Amino acid sequence: MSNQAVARLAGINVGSPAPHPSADFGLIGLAVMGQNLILNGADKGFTVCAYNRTTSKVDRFLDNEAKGKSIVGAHSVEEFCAKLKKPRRIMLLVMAGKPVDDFIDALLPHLEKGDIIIDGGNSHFPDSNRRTKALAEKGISFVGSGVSGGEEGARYGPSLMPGGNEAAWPHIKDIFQSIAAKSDDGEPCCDWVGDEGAGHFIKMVHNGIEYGDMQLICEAYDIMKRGLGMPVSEIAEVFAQWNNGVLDSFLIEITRDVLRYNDDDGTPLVEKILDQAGQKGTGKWTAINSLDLGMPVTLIGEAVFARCLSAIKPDRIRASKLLGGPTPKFTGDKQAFIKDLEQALYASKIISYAQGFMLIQEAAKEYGWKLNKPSIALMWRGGCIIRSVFLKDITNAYRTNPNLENLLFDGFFNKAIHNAQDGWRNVVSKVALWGIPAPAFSTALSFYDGYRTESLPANLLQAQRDYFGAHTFRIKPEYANNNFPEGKDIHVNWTGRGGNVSASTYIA
Ligand code: NBP
Repeated sequence: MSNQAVARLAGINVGSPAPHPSADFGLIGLAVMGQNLILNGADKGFTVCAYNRTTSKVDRFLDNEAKGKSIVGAHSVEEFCAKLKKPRRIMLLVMAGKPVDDFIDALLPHLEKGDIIIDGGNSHFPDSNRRTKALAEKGISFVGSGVSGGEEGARYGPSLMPGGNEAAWPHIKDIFQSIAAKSDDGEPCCDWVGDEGAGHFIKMVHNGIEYGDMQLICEAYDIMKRGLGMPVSEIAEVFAQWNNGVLDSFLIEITRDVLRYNDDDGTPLVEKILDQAGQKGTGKWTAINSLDLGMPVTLIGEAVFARCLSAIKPDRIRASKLLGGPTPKFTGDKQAFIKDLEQALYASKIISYAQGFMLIQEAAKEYGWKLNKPSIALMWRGGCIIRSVFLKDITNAYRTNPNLENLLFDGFFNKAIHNAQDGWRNVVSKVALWGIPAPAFSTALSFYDGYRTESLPANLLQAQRDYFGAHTFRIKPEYANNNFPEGKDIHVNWTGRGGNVSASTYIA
C-alpha cells in the first residue's frame, strides 16, 4: 500500500492546492500541547503553520486563539508542506505510537532531502531510534524531542530535549532555544542531547525522576501526618518553608498550594482524594530500562511500585483489618525531627538523581550515544516538572567535570550527603519503628550504604548459585592460588565430603 493510502486510511487528508511557502516551521497536532507551542512560537516572532488530522480544529484555532498572530493554517498535508520554508521544519505533537508513523508516511511524498521531522510527543525512545535510522535512509532528518512542562510550559517556555539526526540541529536551534524556558541565569533550557532516541530517552528519565521526587514528597507528607500527627495546614507551612531552602522546586511549591487548598466546607480537599495513583507509563519505562541495562535505579523503581501498591486499594482495605503493626507515637523535639525530614528528603533526592545519571551514562555506553551531560541538567532547570534550584548544582557539577563518574563523587554533593546523613538515618529508622511505609527514603539509604560498601554479601550469593546450578564464581585476587586461579570461572563440588575445596574445577 502506498504512503498516501496508509495516510488516508488513518483519516489524514493528503491532497490540496499548493500555496506560497511562508512559515518558519509547521506543527501538526492541535490538542493542548500543539496549540500552546504554536502560540509560543508566534510570540517569539516565527510564522507557524498549523495542521491537524481533524481539520475543523484548524479553522477553530485560526478563528480564535490564533487570530491576529503570525499563524497560518492548512487543510491537507500537501498544503501544509507547501506553506513551509525550506528546509521544512515540521513538529508532530500527536498521540505517541501509530499516529506518529502515520503522519510520517503521509508527509514523506511531500518532502525533499534535508527536510526535518521532529516528534515532540512522549514517544518511547526505541521508536525514535528506529525513525531516525529509517528517515536518514530517505535523506530526511528526524529529531525526537522531549517536551516537558505541560500546557503552561508549552505556552510560555517548555524544557526541550532534542536528539536524533544532528544535521537538523543548526536548522532548528534558533527556534527551539527561542521557545524554550530560560533558567534563572537566562540560559535556554534546551540544547542538543545526542544521537537517535537520546532526546526521548532523557525525557523518559526526566519523567522517572519526577515519579521519584513526587513519591519522596508524599512520604514526607505521610510521615508528618501520621508520624508527627500534624494537621494538613501545618504541613503546608513546612513545605512553604522548605521551598525557601535546598528543596526549592516546582513540585514542593505545588505541594504547598495543594495542601493549602480547602474544599467549600473549609477542610483540605487533598484529604478527600481517593488514594489510588494513576500512571501513564514513562516511570515504568525507566524502571524497565534500568533492569535491562543492569543499573540499580532503585528509587524510581520503588516510586513506580508505590503507585502500584496504592492502586490495589481493595486488597489494602482487607489487609488493614488482618495485618497488625505498631501505632506511630512521636516523642521528642518535633522541629528537630522536621529538620531531619528535610535532610532525608534532600539526601534521597541526591541519590535519585545520581541513579538517574548512572542510567544515562550506561545508556550512552550501551547504545553508543555521545551525550551532552552538562546540558541535560541545564535543560531540566526550567520549564519542566522537576525544575529546581538543585539542578543548578548538578549543572555546575557536570560543567566542572563532564566526565564525572558519579554525582556522589562531586565535591558539593559529597559534602551535602554527608551533612544530611544523620537526619536521614534518624527518619528511616523511626518510620520503620512506627510502621509507616517510606519505600523511597529507605531504598535511597540502602543504595547509599550498598554503593559505599566495598565487600557485599554477593560472595555468598555466588557460592549459592554455584552450589545449585554450577554457575561458577571468581576468587578474590588476594586468595588466588593454583587451585583457585585469579580471573577464572571456578566450580566447586560443594557436597564433597567436608566441603572439600580441592575438588574445584575451573573453566579457562
Ligand atoms: P493528545 O496526546 O491528546 O493527542 C491529540 C492529538 O493527536 C490530536 O491532534 C489528534 O488528532 C491526534 N491523533 C490522535 Br489522538 N490519534 C491520531 C491518529 N490515529 N492519527 C493522527 N492523529 C491522531 O495531545 P496532547 O495532550 O497535546 O499531547 C501531544 C503529545 O505531547 C503526546 O505525545 C503527549 O504524550 C505529549 N506530551 C503531553 C503533555 C501534556 O501535558 N499534555 C506534556 C508533554 C508531552 P484529532 O484532533 O484529529 O483527534
